[in-house]
Amino acid sequence: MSLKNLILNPKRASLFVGFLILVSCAHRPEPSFPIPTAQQLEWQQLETYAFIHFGLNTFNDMEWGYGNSHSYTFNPTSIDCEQWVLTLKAAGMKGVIFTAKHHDGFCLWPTETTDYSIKNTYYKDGQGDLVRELSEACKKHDLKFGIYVSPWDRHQAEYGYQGYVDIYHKQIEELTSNYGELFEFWFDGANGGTGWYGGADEMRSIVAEKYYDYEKAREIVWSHSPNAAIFGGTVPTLRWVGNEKGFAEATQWCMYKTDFQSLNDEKCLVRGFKDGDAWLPAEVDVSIRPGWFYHESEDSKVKTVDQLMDLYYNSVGHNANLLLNFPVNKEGRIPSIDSANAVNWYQKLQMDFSNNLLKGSKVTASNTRSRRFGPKYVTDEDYTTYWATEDGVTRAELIFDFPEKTSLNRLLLQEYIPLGQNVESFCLDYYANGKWLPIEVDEPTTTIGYKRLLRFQTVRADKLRIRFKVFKGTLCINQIGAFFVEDE
Ligand code: FUL
Repeated sequence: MSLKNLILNPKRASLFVGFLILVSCAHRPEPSFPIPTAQQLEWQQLETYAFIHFGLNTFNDMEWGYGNSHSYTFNPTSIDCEQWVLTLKAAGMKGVIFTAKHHDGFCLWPTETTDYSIKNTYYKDGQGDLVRELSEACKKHDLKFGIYVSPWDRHQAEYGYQGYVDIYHKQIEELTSNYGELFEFWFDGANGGTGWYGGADEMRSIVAEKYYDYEKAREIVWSHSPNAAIFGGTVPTLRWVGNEKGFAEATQWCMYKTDFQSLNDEKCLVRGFKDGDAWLPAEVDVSIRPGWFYHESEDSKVKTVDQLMDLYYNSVGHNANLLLNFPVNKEGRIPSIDSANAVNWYQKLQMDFSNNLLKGSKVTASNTRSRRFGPKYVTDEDYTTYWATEDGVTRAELIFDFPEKTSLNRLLLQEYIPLGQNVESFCLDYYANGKWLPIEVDEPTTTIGYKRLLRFQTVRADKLRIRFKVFKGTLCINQIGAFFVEDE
């Protein structure tokens, strides 16, 4: 069939294009469900972003305000949202989630729903709006913006009754319709208990999964920001990792069960389910200081570069996103020690992963689906290409042959998750002095998912071998990197 023939005959041409699509699709591996939505994939690719906890608690040296601290105690002396944003960007954060209202009920924007807000403070004589200031600084410096608005409200007299649910939904409406596109929305899980509640000063219990009407709340969020990731509630797009210490387990599935009981099971949250029915990847939330809010007494307890590095390997390196909290101080700034440690950590991270030693090696695979899915794609840094095996293959390996003896002590692996998460077990070996030896890793080499990072004692290798021992579906590996970090 000549080109001229095709141009002159549109019917033939469309048949030919159809045939080409069929041939190329026939070679594409079948997805292994569940798989991420486009929004979830985009969210996973963010990897690290920040929390900012700031509010009345900052000025009253509290973590969970009771709901009765006077609004005029909120009195920052030199707030600078651009300083926050520039610090977070220099620390590699891709976005920031702001506590517009914490459990104490104090609102950092001039809401119509309550007087317990920034309107009744000395800040800008009651004309300030911190949600506006931060969202604009984010726009100016190209940082994604997200909102945390606590469902639990220890100030509101109506808390526990329908009146408060209406207030809460109205607050969500104000926050989602006035400040531009949001990348993530947080429904905190801490709910009900003692509080001021308009002076009632008592204990109030609610059944969270029924009380807040989270389905409606999500509808409000998505009517303004259809791509916002949702944390918490009954209809999330991601899951809490079950602790606030900063780690996801090494065995880490993106799949999960979405019944409310599982969503609150700390033991399961930390690792997910191999046979989960929904794609619900983990988010690791942790503070750079012991507390979420600023306390002077914690100035000497800011996490060091080494501690931040451990957090990174235990979150992003375990197939989870890292949500790192920065408490803003009474002046209205991220303290210099926090910012210095975070920026130094990020610079080290960039340096450590700057030179993929596999790029100069020759790679061979025990099995390859077709040329379009060859092993050379695992080092091309392109998330749309990957190495895949033929259907029915149950074990496979890659060997990287270095041009000369090479020192390595870090490994990065990524599955092509748009087609699902499949790998259950793999192992690493290196070839030196004429024989294969195992690379000892002090955590289980089980799952990979979106990203897996491994640290091990330096080996001097002629070759590196990765054996994929157990996987479901078809093996699809997107990226592999080996690195040498001079710190041991
Ligand atoms: C928790 C809250 O109770 C903490 O104060 C903090 O906001 C943390 C991120 O979530 O559930």
